This record gives sequence, C-alpha cells and structure tokens, in this order.
Amino acid sequence: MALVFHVPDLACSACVDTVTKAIQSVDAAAQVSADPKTKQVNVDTAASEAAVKTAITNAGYTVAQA
Ligand SMILES: [Cu+2]
Repeated sequence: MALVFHVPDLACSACVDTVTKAIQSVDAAAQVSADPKTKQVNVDTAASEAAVKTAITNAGYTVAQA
C-alpha cells in the first residue's frame, strides 16, 4: 500500500534516516522515500497507515495532514 505523509520537522538527511528506520521497525520490507525539501514521506508498506504514523510520531516527528 502506498502512503504519503507530510512531516514538517523533516529538516535534513539525518531526519530522513531516523524516519526511515522508525518505519522499517514496523515493517522491515517497507520502501521509504523522504524529501527534506518538500517534507513529504512516501511509504510503500504492508503496515497500516496508523502504525506507520505512530512510528513516525514515536521517533519524535510530527505528522501533518498530507
Ligand atoms: Cu535532520
């Protein structure tokens, strides 16, 4: 399932790494591409949107409405 999140605190590539690892802790096979410029996080995963959103939030980031 392809999900799109808007993460306004995504500032640099280290943030991308942190968010990617957080999402992959929920689904190790998740494909994540995130862009600090657009603050957009694209996730292709079998996990639910709620689970991914929680993982991003638990990593210390805010998820805004996409
Ligand atoms: Cu950063």
